[in-house]
Amino acid sequence: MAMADVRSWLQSLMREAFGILAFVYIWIALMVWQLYIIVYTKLSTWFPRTSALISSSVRWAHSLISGGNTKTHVLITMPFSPFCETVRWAFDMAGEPYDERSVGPIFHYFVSLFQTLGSNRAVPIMITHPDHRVLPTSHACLRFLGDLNNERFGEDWVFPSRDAEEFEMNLSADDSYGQAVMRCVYHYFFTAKEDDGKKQLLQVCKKGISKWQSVLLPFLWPGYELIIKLSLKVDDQVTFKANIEQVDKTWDKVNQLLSDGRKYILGTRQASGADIAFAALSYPLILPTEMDGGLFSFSKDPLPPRYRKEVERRRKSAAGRFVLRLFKEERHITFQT
Ligand SMILES: N[C@@H](CCC(=O)N[C@@H](CS)C(=O)NCC(=O)O)C(=O)O
Repeated sequence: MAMADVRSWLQSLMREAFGILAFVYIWIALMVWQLYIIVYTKLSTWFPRTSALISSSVRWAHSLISGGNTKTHVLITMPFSPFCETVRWAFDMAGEPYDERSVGPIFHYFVSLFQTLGSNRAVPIMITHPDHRVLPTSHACLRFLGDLNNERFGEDWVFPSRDAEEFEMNLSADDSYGQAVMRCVYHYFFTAKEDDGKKQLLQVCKKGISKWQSVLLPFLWPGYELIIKLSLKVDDQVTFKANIEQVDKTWDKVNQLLSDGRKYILGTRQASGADIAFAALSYPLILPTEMDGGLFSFSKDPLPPRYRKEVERRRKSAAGRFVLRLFKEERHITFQT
């Protein structure tokens, strides 16, 4: 075996070993965290007054550490997350202020588990103002906004009908459209030549998070790669095909609905939560310029060729043109202030 071969074999062995180590470390940390939350939840039922005191001190410390104000709702996000973009977009459109606090992957597990007392490890999470309710999903955030609209204006553009709410729920529920879109994107990067795709993903995950997290993330990254690979099976062709089929099912439905020339998916007067959720959750497969700061820029970033082709193809369909139009014409509109 040539010297260069030995070196690259050793390098890949070390990488694998480091990945497994980081993976084990992250899981142990998560389990300890989950255990702490279970104990804390139990204790809070036994000693409600003490635990209320502890939790208000923790919230106070947390707001000090993250440096934000607590005079508005707090939205915890991963900057590139399409689910977080749905919430941002709807709240921006409503002119409803919020304070966004971004966390990187892995760190989001700890924040989400903490805020939801162990019931959820994903983002977005919103903590409402002034009553500190924790909204654990993008749907819960839109529902909250819809209720605010109803209260203030006697009507709600987020979910003007039960159909609109169901449409959005079907897109954003776990294991449905939005997550299938993300799995397809991960697939293109995990199966790209060499390790370039994974390195590009790491760069994306470092965007918009605090300095200490972006310094730590590369050390934890091999473990996160392993988590994605094992839990989402992103390098497996059969799973990829199933994910594409799941995406296509929604895509075909939207193409068909838009085929009569309507401006919005459910024929509403103005954009509803259904339109916002479809556009935001589809953005990773369309890459509108307005989201250049999110995952990737279609015009500026080198993309795995199969991914680029997929985006090009989808941009040409009615659903793709709809997503491009909605981002261009409506991402910055505010209905009510
Ligand atoms: N149904 C959830 C899905 C949220 C979701 O999947 N978020 C992704 C970010 S794009 C996440 O946090 N994934 C990490 C995980 O599930 O562990 C929602 O609508 O909020």
